[in-house]
Amino acid sequence: MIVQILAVPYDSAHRGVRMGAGPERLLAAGLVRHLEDRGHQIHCTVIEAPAESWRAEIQTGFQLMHAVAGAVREAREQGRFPLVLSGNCSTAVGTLAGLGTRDTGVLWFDAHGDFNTPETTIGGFLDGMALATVTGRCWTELARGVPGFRPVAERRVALLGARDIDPIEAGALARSEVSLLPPATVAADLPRCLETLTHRTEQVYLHVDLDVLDPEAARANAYAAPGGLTLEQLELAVTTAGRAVAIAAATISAYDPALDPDGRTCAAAFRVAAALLAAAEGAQAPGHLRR
Ligand SMILES: [Mn+2]
Repeated sequence: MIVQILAVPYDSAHRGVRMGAGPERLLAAGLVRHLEDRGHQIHCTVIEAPAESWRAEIQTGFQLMHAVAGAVREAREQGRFPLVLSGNCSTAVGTLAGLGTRDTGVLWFDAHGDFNTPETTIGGFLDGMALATVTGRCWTELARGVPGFRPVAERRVALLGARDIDPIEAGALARSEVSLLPPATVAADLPRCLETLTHRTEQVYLHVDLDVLDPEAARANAYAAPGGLTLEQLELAVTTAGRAVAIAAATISAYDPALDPDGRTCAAAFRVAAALLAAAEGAQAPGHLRR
């Protein structure tokens, strides 16, 4: 398939450090070649924050979402599948904006809920609010400024593999219509979850925060929490998703190479990327069963 990689090498407005180093590390390690070897045609663009602007986590974060939205829209117009490699999860707002959220659901793989708001966060990290922003719970004015963004209805969102959720955040998730599948239930419950989703949406955005993986299998970043998915479980879940629903775009985020001295997480990211593209391609095939 023809793929547009969009690398967003930022973490909390800082370029190329911590998880912001992840996208370019994956590229330097040969991700493009790895995907070309699997039959894909790969184009690659690096998204930058405006050169002249002051760096501030919230402002810069939304500037990046803005740029991602435009690049995703352009990729789709050119018939390319957008694959975002991002330091932070919050670029999802831009990716969804570029897709058009009216008929798009969300499959969000993450160790965390990313469902805090400025009122509930205890960490103060914008990324812990990424899914809440996607669903319109917070940062509503800034999100409205991202071209094409509309909040995604929570009934069209599934949070998969999450197990490290703040107390108030957990209450908000429980009261929401977001489907929460903890790691132990992903394999058994994903098919039914997808079945429900296909009645509610035409296509999905597939988001993989690499910290959904168990740190024993592949440590993604400093926030990684025990009890996550194995690489094989994640690959299978992605494949299962592709069989059930059209995947319109995907993200691989939150890889901090500094915590991956032996390259195990890098190798895992390669496999996830290959599984993602195969799943997205399968879903595009004519005659494929989907609603
Ligand atoms: Mn995340």
